[in-house]
Amino acid sequence: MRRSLFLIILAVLSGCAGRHNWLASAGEEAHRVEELFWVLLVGAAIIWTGVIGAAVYAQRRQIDPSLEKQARRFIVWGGAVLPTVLVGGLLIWGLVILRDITSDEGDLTIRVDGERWWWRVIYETPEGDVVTANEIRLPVGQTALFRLTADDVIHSFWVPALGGKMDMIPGRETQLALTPRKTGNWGGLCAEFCGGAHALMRFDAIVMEEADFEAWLAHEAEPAEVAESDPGYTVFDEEGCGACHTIRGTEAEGPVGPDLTHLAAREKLGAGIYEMTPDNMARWITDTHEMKPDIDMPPYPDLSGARLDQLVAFLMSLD
Ligand code: HEC
Ligand SMILES: [Cu+2]
Repeated sequence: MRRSLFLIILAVLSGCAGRHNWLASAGEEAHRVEELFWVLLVGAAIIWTGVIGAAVYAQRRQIDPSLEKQARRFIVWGGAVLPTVLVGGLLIWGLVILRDITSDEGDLTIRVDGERWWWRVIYETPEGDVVTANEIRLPVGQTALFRLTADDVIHSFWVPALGGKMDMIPGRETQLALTPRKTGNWGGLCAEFCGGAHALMRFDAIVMEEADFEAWLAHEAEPAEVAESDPGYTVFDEEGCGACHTIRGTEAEGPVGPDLTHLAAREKLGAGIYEMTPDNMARWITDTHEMKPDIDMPPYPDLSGARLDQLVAFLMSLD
């Protein structure tokens, strides 16, 4: 009994470690929610101690009947006025935070579309939209305004270390502002059950110095450099991958799956779940549903040998 309790507590506490830890905030918005959390926690502890103390005191002591008036006043002030003021104040504080993190102003705008089970990411720039997927990069110290929607079912966009979360609803647009304060790779995830591969619907949220971010975005805006004669591209073309995937600069313009133009520049494969390595890439193509169950990409178990190698080498060259 005691041992299993210990194990359960350990399992729950293990959720407090790692990059999904919102108690180790790396952004302005998460920091403000964290502050409110600690005030609530410590405040609740103080009030609880006070209330229990008063109850114990009342039980132990003979109360002088002549003090009834004072007792009544204590109940009115301590039991009605104080909670109303405190809870009202906390409500206002919470609403102010909510107003700020859902504000519609930002230094840059990023549209994110929740799909089953990946993320379509579109940077709005003066030169036009830059489309990518499954990885979000942000400049440190700037407010990114996220405009969120969903393609099929409700998802929820959450980068615990930076702030959030916010529902993504089909046919509606929600907004969330995030202002990262620390560089690093802060993970994000879908926080609303959305079907089969929900638990594997993640992404990297990488906060960079502003100059590095600008260089990355400029590169992302470029089409892929693909030689027409690339044997891997030929395989890609013959297998019909381009019906679902876009590689800008080629004839592949499919709108169904993630944009692959700069696939290999992402740190992870499959919406934040595997390292971007040739081995994982090959398995992704042949054992697709073992790698990520239920997804809308068909497996290609017949691809092997030189053709598979060529396809993988081609995909890994898309940086
Ligand atoms: C029927 C549409 C469809 C076809 C055909 C298809 N895919 Fe996909 N692909 C998807 C979808 C949808 C996803 C996103 C799956 C997820 O993560 O939930 C995906 C994901 C991927 C990813 C991971 C992208 C990332 O950001 O990590 C790669 C790589 C990929 N596909 C390569 C291929 C290749 C190579 C082929 C052809 C051999 C192919 N796909 C054929 C729909 C398709
Ligand atoms: Cu989900």
